[in-house]
Amino acid sequence: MARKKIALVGAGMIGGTLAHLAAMKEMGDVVLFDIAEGMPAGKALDLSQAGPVEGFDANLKGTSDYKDIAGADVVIVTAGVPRKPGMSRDDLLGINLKVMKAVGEGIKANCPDAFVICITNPLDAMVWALREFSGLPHNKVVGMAGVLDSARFRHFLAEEFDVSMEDVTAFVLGGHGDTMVPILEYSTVAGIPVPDLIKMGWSTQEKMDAIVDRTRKGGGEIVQLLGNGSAYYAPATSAIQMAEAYLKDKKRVLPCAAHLTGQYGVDGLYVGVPIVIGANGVERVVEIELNDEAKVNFQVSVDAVKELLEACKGIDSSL
Ligand code: TXD
Repeated sequence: MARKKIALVGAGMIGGTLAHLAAMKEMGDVVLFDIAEGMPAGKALDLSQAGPVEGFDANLKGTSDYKDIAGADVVIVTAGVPRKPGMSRDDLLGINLKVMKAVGEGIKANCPDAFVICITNPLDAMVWALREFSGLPHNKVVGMAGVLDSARFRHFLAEEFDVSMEDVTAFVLGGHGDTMVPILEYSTVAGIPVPDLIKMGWSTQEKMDAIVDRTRKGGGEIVQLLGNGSAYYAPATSAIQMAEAYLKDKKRVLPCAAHLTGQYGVDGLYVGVPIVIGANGVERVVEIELNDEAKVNFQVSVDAVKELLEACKGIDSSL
């Protein structure tokens, strides 16, 4: 059986880390696509030379030609520009929307059967636009944010409870970062919900509130520390987990930006919800009953996404 093919559109910090992880895990052959000249080929060559040491077999190729992503099984999109000082959100939206148009058309022409994971910010709007431009079925296009946000949450909870991160699960809904909605009742240590752990004296509501706040601002904390650029190790790992769920038909239950058709009272938008990812892409949306506070917070998230989509439609009349 031929190896699977993973196309990474955007070969920057996250793209390069994705390539490293995909090769190390022998997920398939890897194509690094970027408009920057030489850089994707340089990263592909460097990573290929890690192969003999690490012992992985994968063909890695760098390219600026969309034809090279032909037949990809999975496409992970990080292409775009981050916000620079003096730039408004609309400036960023306008630039990345154009990038999504080029990427969407490249996918449509070369690998319309792929499972596509979008990472580019502002995530919930860019994944929607990428789906529109590519014309792929909604169940084959998802956005990565929830796995990262919940991983950050799990890390902080594990530290607070002084237990293994493996035993901590977290349940988050809503948009990326600021508008994420953590549901403490469904976040657990080995199945014990956080509110019970508070009752057991393991922590306090105040500490939980502080952790939620830190998680929401988790991306910003790293941007500040790095001084240049944003997080890339954990975002890349999170997207790889989603890709593996598809390639191995694992039917993982993961929080992702998925297209809703009435679930949670939302129709026609991409919003962060738990979904089942298997060989058919998004196989199910997990819809839980929300309490009043979560409903209000979720609505804030949905309204923020709606506003971004309106801005996208104002910039590109084909949407
Ligand atoms: O949770 C999440 N979704 C995120 C999202 C977590 C962290 C970072 N998040 C966003 O991912 C971030 O705001 C950016 O929008 C993307 C990619 O982040 P990365 O750190 O990898 O950015 P880089 O290093 O700037 O890489 C972007 C690359 C760069 O090499 C550009 O040359 C390339 O994108 N680029 C393009 N590639 C292909 N096609 C076009 N048109 C293009 N334009 C720029």
